[in-house]
Amino acid sequence: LTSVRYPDLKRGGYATVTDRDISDFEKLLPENGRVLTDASELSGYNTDWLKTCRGNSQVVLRPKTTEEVSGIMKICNERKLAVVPQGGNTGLVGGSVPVFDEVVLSTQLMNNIISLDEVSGTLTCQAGCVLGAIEEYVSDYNLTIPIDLGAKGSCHIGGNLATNAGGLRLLRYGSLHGSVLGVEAVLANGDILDCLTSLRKDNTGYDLKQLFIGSEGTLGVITAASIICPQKPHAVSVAFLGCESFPNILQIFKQSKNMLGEILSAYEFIDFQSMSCAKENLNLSSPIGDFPFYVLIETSGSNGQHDEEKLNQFLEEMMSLGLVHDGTVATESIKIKNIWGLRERLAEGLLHDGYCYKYDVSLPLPHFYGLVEAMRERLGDSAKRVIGYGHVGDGNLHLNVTSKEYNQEIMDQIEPFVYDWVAERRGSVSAEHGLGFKKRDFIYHSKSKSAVHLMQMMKNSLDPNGILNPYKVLPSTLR
Ligand code: FAD
Ligand code: S2G
Ligand code: ZN
Repeated sequence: LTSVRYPDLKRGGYATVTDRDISDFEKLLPENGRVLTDASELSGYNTDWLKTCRGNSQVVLRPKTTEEVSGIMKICNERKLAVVPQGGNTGLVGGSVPVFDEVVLSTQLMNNIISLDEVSGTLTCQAGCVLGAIEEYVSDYNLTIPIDLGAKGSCHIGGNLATNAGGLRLLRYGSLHGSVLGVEAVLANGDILDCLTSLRKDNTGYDLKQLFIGSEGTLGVITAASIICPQKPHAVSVAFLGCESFPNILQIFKQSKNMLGEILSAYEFIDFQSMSCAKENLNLSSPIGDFPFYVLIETSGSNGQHDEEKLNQFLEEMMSLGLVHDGTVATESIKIKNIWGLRERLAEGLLHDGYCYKYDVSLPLPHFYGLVEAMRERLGDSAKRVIGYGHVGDGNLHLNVTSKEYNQEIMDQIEPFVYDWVAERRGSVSAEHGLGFKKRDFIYHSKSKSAVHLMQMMKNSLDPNGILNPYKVLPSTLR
């Protein structure tokens, strides 16, 4: 069975859902709204956030407990029904929606806090907790979640772990591989893997939880996690600076680490074309006029006055060095929110253009913005917009190209050029969004044959029937 959308992709030999399966699922999930089969209810689950991937699932299952997830997986594994685990469905690589008619297993109703140890700051919660909701919950205890992203209003912590999401605070708090202490997951055969420890140190055998962080739903369904939550900073300030060139941004970055040191909590940039997108599509405005580049620096410390002094001194120093032409420092939350909005809402702004070709790459800093310039040169005026922004502090560029609707010529101009360009400079073709469906066949641009071979072996041993998120992460043909 091939699909009209992906003519060269054959559906795997999975079973199709029968009425008998539906009644088995309904026995397992008895209340209303837990087994969805009505076409009108299914479309949101079948379409990704970018509206560029659409599957044809005939059933969405909404379990509340780990045991129910286990029961679902037992049935699907017996019946060889393919399953897509889905959290907030904010993923950007087509990993969270079916390719054909896979069953969607949604964590929407698995949104309970399990425990919070206020002294150690360890939060244990179900996978379906929305990131923004647990941030609010822990902030009442003067704690914060060590990850923040523009999708916090709808992404689930289980999805964050499954994609090893980076986000806006990685510079300060590191990756989830470090801040996640424990994971509970259900394997393809329904076995419940309890690695839900809250210990900071536990060197007894292989660190299995790490397997699931970044596995994008292909090795198991994450059902709960324990995370170490840092103290909530007493004082947050944001500086928004305008500068002439990208090399200036790198020099400012070096200085910011030097002069702001331990209070530096984020270092992001957007280019002029990004600001134009924010103005035209979201009606936002720059607080400091127009510049070729903008830098957003966030500090999080314990004493607002000290931090503000430090930031203002830093700003003066950067201006006296001619690295910054203008800048503003915000300490009130509404001004901070508006400045962050210029950065966090770009993904939303881009959607107004029509179709978005999205590239989330890691690059050595000397080459960082060169990719945007190379892409602009290559596309000329065939695309509506070519913009660059991202997490400079992590070496992570978000290159986005837009056109009114999908255009194969533009796509052929971009791919595989963009991935070859990144690989030639020893970057990564996916810094934080994962490979999902869209980028899986570019895995060899960033991983060796031996690495991909071992990944396939692990996949085969954990999911021998290949029912967990097929057509994702691993390449369609092994080399
Ligand atoms: P989904 O989209 O539902 O799923 C994502 C993947 O994880 C899929 O492969 C799915 O099968 C799998 N999955 C989901 N839940 C589970 C589970 N419980 N067990 C096993 N597998 C599961 N990403 C970043 O890294 N950094 C950013 O700064 C960032 N900013 C964003 C801003 C916006 C506006 C948007 C729309 C997205 C952004 N993203 C970012 C991408 C996306 O939000 C992240 O990938 C996020 O972690 C996905 O979480 P989710 O719950 O929506 O997962
Ligand atoms: C970000 C997600 C959105 C995008 O904003 O940091 O990770 O446009 C991105 O890529
Ligand atoms: Zn990002």
